[in-house]
Amino acid sequence: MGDVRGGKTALVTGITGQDGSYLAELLLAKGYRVVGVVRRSSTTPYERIAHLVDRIELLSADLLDQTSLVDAMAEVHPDEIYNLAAQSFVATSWNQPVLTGEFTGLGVTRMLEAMRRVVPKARFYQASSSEQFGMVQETPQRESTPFYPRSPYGVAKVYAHWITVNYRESFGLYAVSGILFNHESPRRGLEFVTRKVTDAVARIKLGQANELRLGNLDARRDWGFAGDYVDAMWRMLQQETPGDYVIGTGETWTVRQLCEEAFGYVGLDWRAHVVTDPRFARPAEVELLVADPSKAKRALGWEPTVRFRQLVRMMVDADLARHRMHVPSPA
Ligand code: NAP
Ligand code: G4F
Repeated sequence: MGDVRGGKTALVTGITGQDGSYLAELLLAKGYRVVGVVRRSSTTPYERIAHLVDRIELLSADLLDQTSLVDAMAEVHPDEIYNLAAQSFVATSWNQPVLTGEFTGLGVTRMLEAMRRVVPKARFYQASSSEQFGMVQETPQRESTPFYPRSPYGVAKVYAHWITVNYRESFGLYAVSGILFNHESPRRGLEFVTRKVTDAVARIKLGQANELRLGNLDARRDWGFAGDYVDAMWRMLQQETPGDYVIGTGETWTVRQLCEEAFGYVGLDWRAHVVTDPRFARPAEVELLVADPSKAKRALGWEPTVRFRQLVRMMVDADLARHRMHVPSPA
């Protein structure tokens, strides 16, 4: 059927998540018909897409349920499929390793099977992760860097990555993986370290809290802005031939530097408030991630527009505004 309005139709799993909300905005701005997959829940987790619900369509399906995915493809007949749904929190993957494997790993095979059977001419984007590099085998990390995952989440994403490559090579599907480094925003879930820090900075600044408990302050991440990264996803699906791309800023910062920047921005000394707590340390750590995004720059014309300091300030400002108005978190 495609798009009744003449443009393309995109099917987006994980539309209620951080990336899903930014991608939906981008696709709507480009004139797409956007259909989001939501799983059944007793509540409606639509905070991030509340401003979009009258412009997108929502459809019920679950990455655990093959039939629901086949039905979704048959009903929507998408031109492009963005598979963003996953159990995406690394720490939880040690507590729920089987469920993480089902959602984040096997769920991708279910999506690819549904696509192969119903819409084999569609284009498929898989949300791969820099966590696949884990104990890094070279620095910076690029498309050819060997994977060495360090968590059940990372292992599930490696499986998902390779099944995507295999469906491309075995069945000739247009299927790509974007190996995205950490990307953040004011819509980031509160459990992730950037948002945990910026939310605490806002509450401490406003006198609503005094302490922030964190795990490993020495871990290094390549943090970018989610709004830039969904643009890279879209660009990957517009290429003549499908391929995989590393997306990141090429800069790396420690969690300690994140604290310095976020607390310092509002005139606070992070050392007076941050307490290290072994409860937030991980059984195995990914110590250092930093991207070499040169292939994406060359082939996609993609570059990050927001750098670390600007990103942290954007997030602190948003959390300050939210706490000043006593608005519940969107995450
Ligand atoms: P997120 O905010 O945690 O969103 C995850 C989404 O997946 C939510 O919409 C969630 O729905 C949905 N979902 C989870 N299990 C599902 C299931 N069984 N069936 C259907 N939907 C399900 O994640 P994000 O930060 O936007 O990341 C998007 C994707 O990129 C994820 O695959 C993540 O692993 C990957 N990734 C993220 C980063 C990053 O730094 N953000 C980097 C690399 C890769 P509910 O609202 O119902 O929970
Ligand atoms: O913010 P994080 O939880 O993100 P992590 O584990 O890097 O994973 C995120 O990025 C991946 C891309 O590389 C995505 F695939 C994945 O879905 C997710 O979006 O932790 C970042 C670092 C870690 O080294 C962690 O040990 O921060 C360290 N950290 C220190 N204290 C903490 C804390 N992380 C969290 N979440 N909470 C802490 O208290």
